[in-house]
Amino acid sequence: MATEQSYVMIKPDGIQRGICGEIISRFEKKGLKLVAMKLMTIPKPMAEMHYSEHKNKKFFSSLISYITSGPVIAMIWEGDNAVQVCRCLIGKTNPQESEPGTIRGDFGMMTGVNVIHGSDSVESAKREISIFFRSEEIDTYDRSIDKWIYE
Ligand code: IDP
Ligand code: MG
Repeated sequence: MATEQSYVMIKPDGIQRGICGEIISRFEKKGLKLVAMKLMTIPKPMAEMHYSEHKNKKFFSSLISYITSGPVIAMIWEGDNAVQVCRCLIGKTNPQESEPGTIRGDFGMMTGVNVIHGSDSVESAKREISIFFRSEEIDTYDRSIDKWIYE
């Protein structure tokens, strides 16, 4: 087993549309473990840090406006191969190209309003988690159900 943590964030459109419960339940049902969660409106400098890899792209300023336009739900989901598993649940960046059954495939229409973020690598996850959470905000606990999820 390669236990990893992924940074996952329901974006402002997900909150405004009232689909957070449905989205969160997909990660729960998959078998991932929630180890941190908070509602927050991201300050602009924090948003710029989170999306720094895109700072030279032409969509950068609209991306920063979008992600700071209202509250997000910031989460850390833990499990075996969690980074890739979360990306799989989320779907492709462009919701129109995302498979039905994925979150973006089921809930989105536009790349610039694509409902949810998930880390793209273990390294990115570590960086993003350190931006959004202090270590004392991240919980550690056992789940008795894990023996029915992992072989
Ligand atoms: P990802 O979220 O699937 O990892 P990235 O390429 O890392 O996709 O882009 C980060 C975010 O920037 C996307 O989720 C989306 O909100 C936004 N974005 C990416 N490409 C475009 C674009 O061409 N137009 C508008 N927004 C974009
Ligand atoms: Mg990305």
